[in-house]
Amino acid sequence: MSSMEIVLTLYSRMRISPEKPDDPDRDRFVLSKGHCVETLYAVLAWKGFLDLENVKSRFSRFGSEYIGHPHNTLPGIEMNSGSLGHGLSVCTGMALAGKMDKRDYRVYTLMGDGELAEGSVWEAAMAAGHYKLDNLCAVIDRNHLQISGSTEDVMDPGDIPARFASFSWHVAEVADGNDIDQLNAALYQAEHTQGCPTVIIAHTVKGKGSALMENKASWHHHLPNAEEYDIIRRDLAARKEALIHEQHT
Ligand SMILES: Cc1ncc(C[n+]2csc(CCOP(=O)(O)OP(=O)(O)O)c2C)c(N)n1
Ligand SMILES: [Mg+2]
Repeated sequence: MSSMEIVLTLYSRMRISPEKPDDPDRDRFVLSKGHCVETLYAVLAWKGFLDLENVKSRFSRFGSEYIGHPHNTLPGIEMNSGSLGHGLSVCTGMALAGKMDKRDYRVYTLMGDGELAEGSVWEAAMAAGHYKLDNLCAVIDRNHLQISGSTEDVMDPGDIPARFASFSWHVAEVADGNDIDQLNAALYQAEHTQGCPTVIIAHTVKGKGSALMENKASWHHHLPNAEEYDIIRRDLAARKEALIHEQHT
């Protein structure tokens, strides 16, 4: 839920089409924090790659193709993920290939802030900066939580902007990473940055949309009971109403 607006905004800008899922000129997206695949399923259904009713009825069922992490036999999914720390490396390769093949597609990945504890992230960051991959953009869902607590307590990621900047990346910060206008502004910046990759650090709220879940690590992998489910649905409906109202005023 912290990533919903990020993935939605990315897909509203990307050059992709469900009619040509293998188009060599398509933009690429890899959900490196694969555990939030529900977000991706919802957006891929919105874009016409998946059937939402199928996703709803088959999600996480035994033998289902809609498992709890992305896998690339489903249309629109570029890469299997779930083991954290691989998305940026693969995207660096895709971006470098785009440069070598003289194609103008763009490559995006979404990583978690807890995921930054993986060493492979920093090898890829170094390589992408070295090869000046301005067709590459990494977004970090900076919700300050990971599976078992705060990122600072479990494995402090340090000064994230400075670390990327040290590998010659352009750094953009989004103060409210659950705000679509702010995300669009940062993505526009990334599209127009030349000579280096861009990282967007989006400050988000884990469990965004329901006070029951917001900023609580215990909801990382927690099944709501019937009562909690009702509360969450009511909270989300109220947020939707508020957003619609905001749009009309
Ligand atoms: C290599 C690897 N180690 C551990 C895990 C277990 N794991 C799943 S989600 C998660 C926390 C990730 O935190 P973050 O990147 O901040 O994502 P968020 O919880 O904010 O969605 C961990 C450690 C994993 N999936 N892969
Ligand atoms: Mg996190």
